[in-house]
Amino acid sequence: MFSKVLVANRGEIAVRVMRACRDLGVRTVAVYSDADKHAGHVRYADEAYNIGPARAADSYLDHDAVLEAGRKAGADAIHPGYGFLAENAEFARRVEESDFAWIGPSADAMERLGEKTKARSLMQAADVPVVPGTTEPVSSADEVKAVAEEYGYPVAIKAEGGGGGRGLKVVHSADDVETQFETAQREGEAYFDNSSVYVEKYLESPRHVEVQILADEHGNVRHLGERDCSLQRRHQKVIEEAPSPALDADLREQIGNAARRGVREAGYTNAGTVEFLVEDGEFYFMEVNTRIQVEHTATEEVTGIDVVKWQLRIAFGEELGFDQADVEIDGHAIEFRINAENAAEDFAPATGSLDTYDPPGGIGVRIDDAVRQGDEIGGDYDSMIAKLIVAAGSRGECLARSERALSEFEIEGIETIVPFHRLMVTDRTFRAGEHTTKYLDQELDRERIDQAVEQWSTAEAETDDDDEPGDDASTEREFTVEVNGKRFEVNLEERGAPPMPEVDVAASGGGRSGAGAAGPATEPDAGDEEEVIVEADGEQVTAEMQGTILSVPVAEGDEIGAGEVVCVLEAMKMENDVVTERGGTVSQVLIDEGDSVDMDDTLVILE
Ligand code: MV4
Repeated sequence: MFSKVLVANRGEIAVRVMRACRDLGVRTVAVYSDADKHAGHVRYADEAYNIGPARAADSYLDHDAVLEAGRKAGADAIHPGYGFLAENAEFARRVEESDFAWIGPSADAMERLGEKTKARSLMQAADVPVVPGTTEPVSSADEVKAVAEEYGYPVAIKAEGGGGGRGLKVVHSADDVETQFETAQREGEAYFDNSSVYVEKYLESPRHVEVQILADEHGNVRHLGERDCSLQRRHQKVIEEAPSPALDADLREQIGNAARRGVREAGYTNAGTVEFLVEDGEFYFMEVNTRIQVEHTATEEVTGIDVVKWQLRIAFGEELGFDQADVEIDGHAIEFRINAENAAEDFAPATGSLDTYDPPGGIGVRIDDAVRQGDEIGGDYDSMIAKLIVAAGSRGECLARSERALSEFEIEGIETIVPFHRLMVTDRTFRAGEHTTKYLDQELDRERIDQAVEQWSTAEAETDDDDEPGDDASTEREFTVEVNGKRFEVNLEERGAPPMPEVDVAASGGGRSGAGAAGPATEPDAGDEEEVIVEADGEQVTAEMQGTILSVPVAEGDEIGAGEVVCVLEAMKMENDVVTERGGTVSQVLIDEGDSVDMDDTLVILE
């Protein structure tokens, strides 16, 4: 086995990979940016190297800096985790050509599967069903129309280099083909440096079902069953589960075998995921993810197989130690992504300090995280701070246990989507397993999300002692008292009063201060609100986060109102509408499609 592995990542996945290393007796090396000096993955690692500034492009994405850290540490292999460099074939090739081993598929296999029409042809050759459409790029709007006439509208125009919803355009009639064709080309060019597009019949209400694969370098390919990731928000998975409630035993076997045939055809090795769309009892290949995924944990919980440990063994040249028939799906698992976001504000990323962090425990509960109480959660990276994975004997038991675990999760100081998850595990459609990929974006009532946040948010600390004298905010104290030997929690609230002196109230009974003991939900602190700089005689619209400009629907001289979109900013794999506060006449547009912007950069100036 390797003796020392460098993990080119951060957060929970870096810790997850290092745990597998420790289980195998392998030493671990972390890399970190200036923003992550005290981060969980740095604390966990045996040694850690600074590789640059907070901006990912200058640190976690810097090929030379990562390789240099590996040399300094004397590492013998590099694991990329997910995101960052994980699907970068150029980096994989550099690692292959170095003295380090690459813990992942070969650069060649990544390239074979990265171009979507190539991947489609390859799957067809392996007798894996693909969505009806083209296996060559299309070069004109007329070609798109010809395909649409053959299969019927709607059709999807997809960027050749695409994935995860970027460069995907749906066309409902011939009138829209021209503009959508051009938009897909432009997005492909901006995102992937590749303006090629192809066409598929668009499925209106599919489920997202994906198969976990392990393949060794001796020709053995196993599948570990499927996951259902249909609950997504703007192409971001929110809850994943294994097995899929949408498959019967026959379809399950077919999809698993199809995935095995596909990756064998691709000459693929290491861990990977074959994604399918499932509709009306049929499944269709969509794409292959050539990395370990966030949701691999759900598969681990129902198979008992440590996927990351196998990634290391496979990369070291070992043979898979089990047959397909040895893989048994036992019970059910659901993964909840604990994102620092406010679900009631369109899932806007939240930042702040983790004043209380007390995750659930007990039977069937797994937490994968890299944070601890007191940590600052900044806006530099992905908003996912932890994953809760719940396992049980059946889906019904798993849902009940999830309700219990989510109610135990106590996080103060920062908003998370725990309240949203508590809504979902009580939601009729989700409980019935009937949700499709449209459910969260198009069908779920926003009111219900707002209510869930109102009811279950624990972000506001119950003690509020930083008020200025004379302001109108409340000062609230929680006391624990005993009356006739029974423990009570009492909240005292004073409005407009000077701050109370710091007093130590000894809690006699111990125990937690339950969320239910909190007062009614109040408005967020001013500090949580969007920062919008409004100049005396105009307005400057700035970027709230680092990202890429997707589109700029305004031009200099345009008259626009309050709340209108000035550009779409792609950040953390989400499309964010950037809107005006007051509106006015656009005097300067400082950005263009495809530009990278940093947090606080000025985008548009209004007068
Ligand atoms: C589709 C589709 C329907 N028909 N392709 C979105 C992400 C990208 N990987 C592919 N996507 C889709 N491709 C055809 N031919 C619907 C989606 C889709 C989707 C897929 C999986 C999970 C969530 C989704 C949400 C919207 C659209």
